[in-house]
Amino acid sequence: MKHLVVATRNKGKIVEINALLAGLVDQISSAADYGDFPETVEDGATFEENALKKAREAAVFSGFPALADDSGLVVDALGGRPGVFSARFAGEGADDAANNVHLLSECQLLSEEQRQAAFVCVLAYVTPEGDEQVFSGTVTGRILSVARGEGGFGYDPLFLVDGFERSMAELTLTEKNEVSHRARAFRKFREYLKSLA
Ligand code: ITT
Repeated sequence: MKHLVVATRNKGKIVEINALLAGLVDQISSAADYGDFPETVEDGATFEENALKKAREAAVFSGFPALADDSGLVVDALGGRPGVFSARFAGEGADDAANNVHLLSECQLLSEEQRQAAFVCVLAYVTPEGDEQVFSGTVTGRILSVARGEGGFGYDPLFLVDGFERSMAELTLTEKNEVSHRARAFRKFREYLKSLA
């Protein structure tokens, strides 16, 4: 594929997505490459609705095929929260540090069993012609009571990945891009693009 617009302003996502798209796309641009990239209002009830909304706006704005990633953390014992509110769990405009403090306090009284959680990623691919595809990926784990690790972004330091003795922030970029929710969704996206060729 020649040119793909990745409809995100999240720097952590961009680093991972660039690596996940290696060899597949000649030119990748993102919101940061445009002065007036649309600021999509993420008011959907699901990751899929928000991902589609972001990708549609980006495809119309840029005239190129667009890929949007809507993702977040789902904790069953918190009724599925923060879910689609993951980016603003601690309030509008909250940063990763504030969201992590909020997650720690919400999980304070949870038992080890209740700390089960999942990261979810939904990718929406939309072309200017109006073709739409959705791909999702999930990884399960446990919410830690103390942050661990310096890598990744967002809630990674508080997420102990199932099958590893390490938090998501203790994995290298290469390791995270093998096991993460995003990696799993991108595997499906790559297969789809290959099937078109
Ligand atoms: P864009 O909409 O511009 O892509 P955003 O950060 O607002 O950026 P989302 O609406 O999809 O993106 O919110 C996702 C939030 O979920 C993000 O801010 C993180 O806090 C969290 N999140 C998503 N993927 C994550 C990951 O791989 N590791 C840790 N936290 C993640």
